[in-house]
Formats: sequence, structure tokens, C-alpha cells
Amino acid sequence: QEQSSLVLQSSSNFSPPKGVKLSYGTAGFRADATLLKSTVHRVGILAALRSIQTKSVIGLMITASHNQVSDNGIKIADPNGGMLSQLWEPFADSLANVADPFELVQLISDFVSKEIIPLDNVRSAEILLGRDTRPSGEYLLEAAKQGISSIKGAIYHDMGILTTPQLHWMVRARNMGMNSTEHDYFQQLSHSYRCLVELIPDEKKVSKSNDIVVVDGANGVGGDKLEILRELCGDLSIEVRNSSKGEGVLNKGVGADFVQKEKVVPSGFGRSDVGLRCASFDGDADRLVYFLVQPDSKLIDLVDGDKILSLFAHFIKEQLDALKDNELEKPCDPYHPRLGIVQTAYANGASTAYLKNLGLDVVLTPTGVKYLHEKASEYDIGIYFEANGHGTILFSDTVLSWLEDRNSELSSACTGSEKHKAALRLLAVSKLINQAVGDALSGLLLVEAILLHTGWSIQKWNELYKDLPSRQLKVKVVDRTAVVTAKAETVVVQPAGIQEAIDTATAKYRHGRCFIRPSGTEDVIRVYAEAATQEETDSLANSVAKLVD
Ligand code: 16G
Ligand code: ZN
Repeated sequence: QEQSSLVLQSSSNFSPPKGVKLSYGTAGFRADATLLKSTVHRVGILAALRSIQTKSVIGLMITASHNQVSDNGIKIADPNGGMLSQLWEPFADSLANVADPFELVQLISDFVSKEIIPLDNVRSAEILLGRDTRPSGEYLLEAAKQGISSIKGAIYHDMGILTTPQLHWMVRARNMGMNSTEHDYFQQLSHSYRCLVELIPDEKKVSKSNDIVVVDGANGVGGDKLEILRELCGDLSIEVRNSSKGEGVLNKGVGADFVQKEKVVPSGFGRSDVGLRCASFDGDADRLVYFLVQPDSKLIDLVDGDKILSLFAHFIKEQLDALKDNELEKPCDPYHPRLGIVQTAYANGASTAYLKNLGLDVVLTPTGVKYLHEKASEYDIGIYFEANGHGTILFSDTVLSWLEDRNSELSSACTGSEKHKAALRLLAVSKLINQAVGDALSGLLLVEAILLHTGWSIQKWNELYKDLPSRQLKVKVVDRTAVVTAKAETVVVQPAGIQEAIDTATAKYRHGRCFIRPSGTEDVIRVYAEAATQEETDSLANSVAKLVD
């Protein structure tokens, strides 16, 4: 009763905008920032309830990632640092959209009884708050705080301006009883990076004193954090451009999403960067792509998420192979870690062929981090990436304790052997790479460490395989839910007949591959095509787009 009036009172300052329907999509709630106050307030309430139910710390991040600066958004990090449980998404949707304050209170109390959330017995609900550099983040954060405080016993810690992956990392660390401040994050990343560098075989330790990586921070938070991290990483030379302290506008003509979609040089880069190793983060630094400025200084060669995935897969496989026991030495270690690679249908066909050719187990899931992450977690070591640059490497508890055992066994028997080093490298990777979500900062450090390890230039890395020409189109439609797909979005099951027509069109092209799917973030149907040449690819994409129209 008292609880209801607290919520009622707090909500009276936050009425939802009329005629707007929001949905907690793959990326949480996202919209023009001015529409979001009441939603953020209510997600504050949801976060508190989630924390009470799970008896764990929950994260609440205010960001709209790569969207324009006037947008904002809000996402929940669950106790393990991952995305909010899909079981709670429908509640999030109804919560955001109910207009009448009394109905709001009713909705909450129904949900509380259905989920058996012990509201009268709250010892403490704890929420970690973070936001990106968007100016609207300030008032939205205030709304979140008031939402949280309207639940009795709930408290928050304002962690300030963070990258999205930092907040997810902190939530996970807190719930595992580990050190979880931002300082701890920087320490863990830089320490494991330095470990990997120390483990580089001597004969490969070439002097790379003028080998620099130039990083585009999307005019957002990522560049600022990278400057702090850089100081802890020893002699890693990083030049940060487009940090949030400059003149540029967040994500405008810069950042991983821009670079990956437009395939042109981001602002702040040009002629003097031809041949250099360049990288781009997105606005909240959970995406990473690399690129090379072409000699015309306008276009780029994109080294996308698929290439990063391939580099990681190659390295991890090499270490696992080094750890394999010679049957004669040790005939009966029954444990073989399962390495799995997870992609979406957007992965360039050439990357999938390359990975399969390495003998790796490759599976596809629908678009959206939650699907890839979940699939990757089924393996002992699961590597996932979307072509757009979001991805990470997950290590199971089983493989980690196996690695610890191998480490202690090998360090007494043959310290410094290649086998021992392989175990140490994998342990270092598991600490460097974010176990909660894709993280541009930790991804960058791992790419840099592997390039040092292999002695590869970015050109050499980019030549692991040659991308097939591809084209993405979008078709505006009235109702995108009319298109229903199956088999990781590679097959259309509704409306009837479309898939047959796509198949007929695709069969006309050499190396043709094409699929359509409803966007999760815009009112459009997306078309993706690949074929032997760019002309054929464009022609295939266009003919399939006409089928949708
Ligand atoms: C969201 C997803 C991203 C996906 C994109 C596809 C998360 C955190 N983000 O940004 O993984 O690639 O949506 O957008 O899941 P689309 O559905 O509009 O093509
Ligand atoms: Zn992002």
C-alpha cells in the first residue's frame, strides 16, 4: 500500500508522451531523448524489481550507441552482466506504454505477485548507473534515480560516464564478488594485455617502435577511456582522434557504424593516414572495426567484425592445438575443449568459408547480441561477432579450471615450454576480453596483442580471405512484422511464395546468396546480397528488394 503510493507519487512527475509506442527491442528502449523521461523513470523501477528478484546487483545504462546525438536510450544489464532476461521484455514493454498512473501501479503489483517478488522483505536492491556522453543523459539519469528510489529499500550507485561494456563488466564483477571499480577494469585489461605481450616468442619480438594504431572514438566516451587505458599498457602506441573532448558531434561522420556502413573515411582522417592501421569505436564503445585508408584518401578497406573474429579464431585454435597432448606422452586426458564460432547471416560468405576451412565448428543465429551470446556460451570457448563489430570470446568455467590445472601441472614439469605458454595465453585472453558483452577497448587490445604475436601487418591480416562483394538495402514498409523468417533469418516463411522468388533470383548469379529480414530497430525490411562481382551483387539485391515492395 505504502509502496503503491510511493510509485504513484514519483510517477506524477513523469507522464509518458502521448501517441508514442516504445518497445524494448534488441537494444533496449531507444528514441528521441525528449520522449524518454517517463520510460527511463519506469525502467528504474524495473531495475529495482529485477535486483530484488535476483538478489543481485543490476546495471542500468543510458545510451543510444551509434544513433545520432539527439537520440538516447536505456538498457538493463542482468546479474551475469548480460542482456536483460527475455522473460522480462514483455513487462518492460507494457511498463513503458501504460498511460494512466493507476494502471501503472496495478501493472507493477500484478507483475510483483506473478513473479513472487518479495517487496516487503527487501534487504537491499542495488543498481549501478552509467551513461554515455549525450547531454540528455544528465536529466535521464535523474529520472532513473527517482524511479529506483520509489521502490522501498532500493539504492543506486552513479558510476558516471562509462562505455556500455564497462558497466556490464562492473555488474558481472560485483556479482561474482570480484573487484569491480573502473580502476579494476583498467588494471585487469592492461595487466592481461601486458601478459600476452610478454609471452610472445623471442624470435618474433621485432621492434615496432613506430608502429602506431590510430583510433576514431566516434566523438564519444570510448576515445576518452582508451587514453586512460593506454597509459597502463606499456609501450603500446595509440593515437586517439575524435574523443569527446573535441569539437565534433557524437557519431556524426565518424564511428564504427558510419565506417562500416558507408565504407568511407571518418572525419579527422585523411591523406596522411594512408597505409596506417586505423580503428573505429561506436558511440558507446561496444563495437570495433579496423580499416585502411585507400590511396585516394576518401574510401577505406574495411576490416570488419568477421575479420576480427577470424583473427581471434585463428589465434585461439593455435593455442588449443599447442596444448593438445601427444598420445604417447599422455594417452588418457579425456577432455578436449569445444571451440565454437557464432556468426549471423550477415557474416561475409568468405569469412564463413575461411573459418570452416580451418576445421572450426561455425553456427549461425538470428541478428542481435543476445542470440549470439547465448549460443557462444554453449561451448567451452565460444567466439561470436556480428559483421558490424560487436563480439567477444566466452570461456566456460570448465575450460577455465582445466586451463588452471594445465598451467600448474606444466609450470612444475616444463615452465616456459610452448605448451605452458599456450595455457597462459588462453588464461590471459579470458581476463582481457570482456565476458559480459562485446567491448571495443578490450577487443582492440586483443587485436593489437595478436598482431604483435603473429608479426602481421593490418594488410596481411586483411588478406586472410577476400570479402565477397556484398550489398545491403532497406525497403520501407507499412508493417514489417508481415515478414517472418526461420533458420537464423536465412529463410522467409511468411508471406508465402517470397522465398521461392528469392531462390529463383539468387540462382541466376555466381556465388549468389541473398536473404531478407525485418529490422529490429527501424520500420524497414532489410535485404542482404552477395555474389561474385559488385555489379551482380547490386543487381541481385535490387531485384529482391522489388519483391518486397
Ligand atoms: C541492435 C543489436 C545489434 C544488431 C542491430 C541490428 C544489440 C545490443 N544490438 O543494435 O546486435 O546488429 O540491432 O539492427 O543486440 P536491425 O535489426 O535494425 O538490423
Ligand atoms: Zn554500441
